[in-house]
Amino acid sequence: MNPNLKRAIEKAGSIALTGHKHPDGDCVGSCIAAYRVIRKMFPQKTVKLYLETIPDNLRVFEDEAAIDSTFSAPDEPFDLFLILDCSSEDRFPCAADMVKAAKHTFVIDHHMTNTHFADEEVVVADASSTCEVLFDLLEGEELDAETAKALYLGIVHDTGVFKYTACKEHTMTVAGKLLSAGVDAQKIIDDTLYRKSFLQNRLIGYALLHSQLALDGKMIYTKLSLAEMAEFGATPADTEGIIDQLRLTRGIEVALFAREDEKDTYKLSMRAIADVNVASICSTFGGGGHRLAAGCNATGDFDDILTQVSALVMLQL
Ligand SMILES: [Mn+2]
Repeated sequence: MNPNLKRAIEKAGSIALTGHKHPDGDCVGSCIAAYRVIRKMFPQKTVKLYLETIPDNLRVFEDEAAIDSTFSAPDEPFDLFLILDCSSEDRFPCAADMVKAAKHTFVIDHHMTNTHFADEEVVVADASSTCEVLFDLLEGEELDAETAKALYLGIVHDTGVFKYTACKEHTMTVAGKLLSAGVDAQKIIDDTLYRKSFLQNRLIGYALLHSQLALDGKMIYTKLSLAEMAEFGATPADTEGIIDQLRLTRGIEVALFAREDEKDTYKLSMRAIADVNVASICSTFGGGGHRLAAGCNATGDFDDILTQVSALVMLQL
């Protein structure tokens, strides 16, 4: 294990872990893997794992029951708070107070937009995923099949199954080692990524049916309003996969999916093919991410938001 991380854990009697809001595969995978390793190496320590309710497709871990989604704080602040896959402090609102109270904070992350908010950090901006960063930090430790599965999950999800440019030779080497540790790749990929519920398939169909082209066919966008989400009985997690399907539209350079999370507050997910940097577009709304995959929140009327985003895209085309 990385000596800095090990020292931070050794010094702490009580340790908590968290990841970002709306947990995704990399967030859940890295949190579960770190939780398992710390529990195994330091069984005498108090270890708590805080995450918002995880989406159904990611409920594939033995340790799921250990996740505290109520964010109940203990009387004493934690000695160490590990924060995984979070680029800034507003990414973990439910744990924010506990993190502030913690005696020491340690971030493990891979976002180039990371704001360096913790006491200690390992941020590898060109790594495919937090799980890849974590794997390297765990060097020398024996990983059981369940821990390997968690790390594999994060890599697979954050690389779009090994296809994004952030997936490098090293990523594949790490994935290969995880296979050797006993990961059932087909099962984890199908179960967590490709298998959709009936509701999700209907939601994807609906969102695609209502998608529109803009900027001479260079941009595709679609949105789901609060009312539409309610009509389907859908949660934010049910919209996963929509942006990926939009991105596959022939001829486009940019894809935008907007989900209304509160009245006139939209979660924007953006993807680019090659020439547009969507991280920079999202950062003008206070969000961030990667060059070809980014997100942010935007408030106001959707048509106004769309006009602003289109103008920013046009500047780059
Ligand atoms: Mn990630």
